[in-house]
Amino acid sequence: MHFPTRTLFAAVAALWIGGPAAVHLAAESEAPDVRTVTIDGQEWYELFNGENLDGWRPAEENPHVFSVEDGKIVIDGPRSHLFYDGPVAGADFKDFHFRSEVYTYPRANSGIFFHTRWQARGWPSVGYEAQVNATHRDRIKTGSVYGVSNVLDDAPHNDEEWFLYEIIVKGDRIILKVDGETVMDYTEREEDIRGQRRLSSGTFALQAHDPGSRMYFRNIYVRPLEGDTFPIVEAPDAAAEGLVNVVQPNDPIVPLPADDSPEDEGVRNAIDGDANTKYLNFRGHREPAGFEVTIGRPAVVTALRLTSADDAPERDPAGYRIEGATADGEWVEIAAGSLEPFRGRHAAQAVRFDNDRAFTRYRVLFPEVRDAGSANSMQIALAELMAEPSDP
Ligand SMILES: [Ca+2]
Ligand SMILES: [Ca+2]
Repeated sequence: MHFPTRTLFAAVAALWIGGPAAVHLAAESEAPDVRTVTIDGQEWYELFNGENLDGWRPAEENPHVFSVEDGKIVIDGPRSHLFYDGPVAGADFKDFHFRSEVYTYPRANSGIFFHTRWQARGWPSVGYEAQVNATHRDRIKTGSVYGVSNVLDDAPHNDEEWFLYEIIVKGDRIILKVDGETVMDYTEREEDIRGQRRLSSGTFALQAHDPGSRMYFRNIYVRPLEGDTFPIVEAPDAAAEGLVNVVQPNDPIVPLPADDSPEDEGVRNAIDGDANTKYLNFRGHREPAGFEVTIGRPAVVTALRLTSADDAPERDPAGYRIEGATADGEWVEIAAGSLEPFRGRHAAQAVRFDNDRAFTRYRVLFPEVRDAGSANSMQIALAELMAEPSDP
């Protein structure tokens, strides 16, 4: 029983950007419509609309393994992860009750990550995985908080049948249910924490594990445990939704205005797809700093997605300028403007701009930092150049 409700308030209204070529997507698109559904007398927010992957962002590796068919998300293919980045709770959940119906084929391995964060490739390093596995060779079965508190060998469901998977996180406690039965009740212990594999807050991600794993997800909902509602917040990087990063980690890149970084915080960290590494330039608080990159083939870049570093918000970029090189080597400005403060550390935001010219050489420059008075550098975890997806 769906009923369209829930308004969006335009948090985006505050996200204006300057610059002659810059427009924000909010000016061009309608507010997202978040549906809710009542189940057992409680109101749940819909995370998957049953029609397409709006509100979800795949990893950069193997993004084609996710598709939508007959009201369900189909996952079939090699490793990738599909992260919720829609407007419910700003895709940042702390205490919650999550539910999804799941269907596995024999030997499928999947999972639902929570308190996680988008990353370009690899197994998500942030948060926990509620394992999905009935008959994959891995002994860790459905109902496990993967690698932390495991259900070994005997899965609580069968392949080729829909089951209801619920995740409840409250404080330091994680409860996993299968078809209404509690199969895991785990309270986080300090000695179990490994790096960012821990409770904090974050989003959800669905797992594509290996080419032999095929499974479905449908009717994906979440509700708050405290109070009645989640805020509906347009993600600060919503302007880049549907676009893909055209910069590969190994593309030729040169720091600007000069190579002036700590040894392990060089410019390549800005394009490595990893929010946990950062590019720091010791000149960037005094003069425009950034990089010049050459991508594999021409692309029409229409958005810049930035991810803040781990500390020192005074070093965050407060403005941006993007230039492209013409065939005769002349640099032309594509877009420039100011940036809103990041919402936090490792937080993404995107700006969208008008551009219809394709380039292979781009310059990304940050003319100023958030507080040049107290900063000793400019730093950024990721700077992604976004374009319409093209055929592979
Ligand atoms: Ca898994
Ligand atoms: Ca990085």
